[in-house]
Amino acid sequence: NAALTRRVACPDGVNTATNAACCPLFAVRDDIQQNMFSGGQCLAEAHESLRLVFHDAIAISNKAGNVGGADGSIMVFDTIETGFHPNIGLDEIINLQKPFVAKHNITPGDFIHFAGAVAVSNCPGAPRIPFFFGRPAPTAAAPDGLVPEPFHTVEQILDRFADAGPVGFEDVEVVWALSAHTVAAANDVDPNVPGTPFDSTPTLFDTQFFVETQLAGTHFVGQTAANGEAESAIVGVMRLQSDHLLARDQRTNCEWQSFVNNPTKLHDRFSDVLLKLSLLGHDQNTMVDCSEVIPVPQILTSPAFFPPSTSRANVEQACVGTPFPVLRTAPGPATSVPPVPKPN
Ligand code: HEB
Repeated sequence: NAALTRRVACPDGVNTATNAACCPLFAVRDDIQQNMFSGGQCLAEAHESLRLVFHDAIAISNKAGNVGGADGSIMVFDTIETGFHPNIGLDEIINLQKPFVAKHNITPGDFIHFAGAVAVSNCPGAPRIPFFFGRPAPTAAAPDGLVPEPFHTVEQILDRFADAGPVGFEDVEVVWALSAHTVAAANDVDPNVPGTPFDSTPTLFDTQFFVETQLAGTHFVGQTAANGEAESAIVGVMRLQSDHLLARDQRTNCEWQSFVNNPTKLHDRFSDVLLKLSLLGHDQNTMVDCSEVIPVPQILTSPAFFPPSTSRANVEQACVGTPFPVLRTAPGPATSVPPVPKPN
């Protein structure tokens, strides 16, 4: 009820906030939108900022007493953590982000998780991710071995997520979190083909990732199979082995298929799970809700589709009991999906 919410005028003379503590975030937002995300775009910088959220947050273990998590340790102890194999390539986005952290007097943890929410908002079709403010500076580097790899088994991946934090993540929540691969590409899985996206629409937060990972694979993107790569159905698109297996495993296949052409579910579940990731290691009740600072994403109305020259006949049906949703095939001959441009 807007009438009951008292708003304070921020010292910037432009913005108002429900909590004065959120006021400094407007300037951070405007600066990164202009100078880090090239005018609020959903390109490589945004994708890598979202990946950084995951790799910072997931490095917490119930077995080891739940220290760390979404604390910014990946930036403060970057010389250690970017040396871990699954964190390959994250040095670039960390180096891009560091000057903004220094300039705005914000903790690295708050910055990484704020920038991730802003990054998602730049992708048309995305949900508006809530942001809670108040992470202290990290105290130590995360240990190695906590970030999943594309060559891990489904068992290893589900176990790792279940161990992340006091309550961990359920199998279905792993699927929800992987919606992120709809705005994603690989630079280092096969270094010969950098910027290769995981679906045909890497700048849109749509459900194509869930459609395209279910199609029968026909080829590897490069000359040979890379470690952790599965065969892809679309030229120019890479399929991770982990995504391929999660789309087919009986513990996760029906949840995977349930996102096909279901943007409402995609919104609800992805915002829940990304918020949960961003709070790992913290008590939400001691933090300030600054969600109002996150931009409102552009709405997408176009339905999911089979990529040109593919159809239901190419679906490797995995979910028993629920048929694959009926989709139209995009017109024209098979096309080659171009790489996502790299940050300058
Ligand atoms: Fe991710 C990317 C894996 C989950 C987000 N991934 C990625 C890659 C890989 C992965 C390998 C590529 C890298 C390079 O560059 O090469 N993941 C993975 C795994 C998992 C995952 C294994 C578990 C299953 N992710 C995830 C999550 C998230 C993410 C959960 C969030 C939320 N990723 C991501 C992104 C990206 C990725 C965004 C993109 C980046 C760029 O583009 O750069």
